[in-house]
Amino acid sequence: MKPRILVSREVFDETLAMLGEHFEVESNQADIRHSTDALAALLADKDGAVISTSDRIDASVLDRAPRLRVVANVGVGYNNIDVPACTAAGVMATNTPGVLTDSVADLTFGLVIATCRRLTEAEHYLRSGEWKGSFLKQMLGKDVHGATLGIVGMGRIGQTVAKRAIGFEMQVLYHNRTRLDAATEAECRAAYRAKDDLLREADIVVLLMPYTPETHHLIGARELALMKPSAVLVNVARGGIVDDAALVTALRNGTIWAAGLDVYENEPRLNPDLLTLKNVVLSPHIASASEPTRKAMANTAARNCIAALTTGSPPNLLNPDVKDRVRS
Ligand code: 8YV
Repeated sequence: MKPRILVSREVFDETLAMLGEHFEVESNQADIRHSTDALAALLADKDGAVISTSDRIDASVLDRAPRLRVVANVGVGYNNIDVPACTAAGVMATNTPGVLTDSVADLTFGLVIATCRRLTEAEHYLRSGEWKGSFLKQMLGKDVHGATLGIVGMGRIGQTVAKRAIGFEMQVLYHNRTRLDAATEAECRAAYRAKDDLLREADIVVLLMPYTPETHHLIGARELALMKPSAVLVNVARGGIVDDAALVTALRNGTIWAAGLDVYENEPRLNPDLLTLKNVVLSPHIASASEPTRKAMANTAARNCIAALTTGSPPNLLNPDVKDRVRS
């Protein structure tokens, strides 16, 4: 009998076809968002799961899924998975690094430009019929080219954003838990700064680090106050890294000039005050959402799931220490 797996949210037909060659698949092409209890019930008789970043996998779910051997996240960020709990339960956990790096770097620049040049505000102005013709001081924004870009979180995506910034002739500063080696710094043309110094010096700050207990509210009232009143903050990493209530206050008071956000605390229920502000550009967690990239993400997760249940060695294993205790 083929192993049974759950695909928790809608995926591409080619992804389902790939999985169907190896497994009996229960899919969710209606794309219903499952509660944690509903997810646990669906996993009760499954050997594996291809899950979304909106699915929470913790000990309470794992306890109710005695056959489960792998959870394959469609996403690089995996704060939705309690990895130590997976290891303790003998469940492999995987993610999809690499395949979304360029698309996320592209959207980072999209938000940087849209925020600095007030693109969404300008479009609303035009659509509302207010535009009576071009004039000199209309919709004045900030230049992206030549600005100082501060990247907080210098992993794959941060480094790719730094390389994109070379084309905009930007000065790049970065902060990371561990400083990069000199060769990588040179390749990215990026200079290391302590976090507070980066916040003080940058014209544009972009956040590209994972969400962990250590990065919760990494940017709050204190950090926003360190930034220049002319500065722009862009978050494409995870909701919760920025204290959204503090950000609203900073945007209202002119503590910083503007923000571009793709992610929110408690999304999809974002802080309603954000919707009242003109100096914020908002997108609905779409940084990786190009068609080729989303296909690559889903297919990478499928391959991780297949490898986990056939060879026991998935390529993007997050908890290698699970190896000698995977459930049989
Ligand atoms: C989501 C993401 O996974 O990869 C990540 O960490 O946040 C996104 O790419 C995407 O929304 C798919 O659900």
